Amino acid sequence: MDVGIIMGSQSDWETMRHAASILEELGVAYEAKVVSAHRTPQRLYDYATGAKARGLKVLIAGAGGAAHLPGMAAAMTPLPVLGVPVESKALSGLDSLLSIAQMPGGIPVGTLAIGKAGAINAGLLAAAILGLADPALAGRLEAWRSAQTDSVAESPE
Ligand code: RP5
Repeated sequence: MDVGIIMGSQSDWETMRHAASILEELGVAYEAKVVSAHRTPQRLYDYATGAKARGLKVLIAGAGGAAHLPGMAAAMTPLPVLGVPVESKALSGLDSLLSIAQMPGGIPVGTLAIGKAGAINAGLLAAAILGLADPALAGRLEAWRSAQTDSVAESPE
């Protein structure tokens, strides 16, 4: 398993499944787990501290509201952590975005856009990171991007 996708709640899966879909398309092995910083702190501790030893290489962490999951995970693992701000009901994800992006200097979280776009891009970014040491994967990612380019019509229909 190369990528660990974690999310604060089952309700985040609707967003985070888009990261999983991209990884599947690109043939990247991943696992997806519900790990809440607030409701299951011991599960977060165990997951983050054990992630590298289990062979994971990149973590994608999605959460909404007071979104501490990505930052807390980053504090407990040397692996790169990509944060996805899930769109919250009260503040449309602005709270999630600021919670994830505004890390103090020293513990980085690579923060993506709010919602589905962020989840898709987290999957693509994880693939790009892994592609640095996996030429076949880098090739698949390049092909994916070329196909996207080819799909854009010059004129609107
Ligand atoms: C956060 O609270 C989760 O990441 C989720 O985005 C949000 C709402 O969670 P639920 O009340 O739907 O479980 O911890």
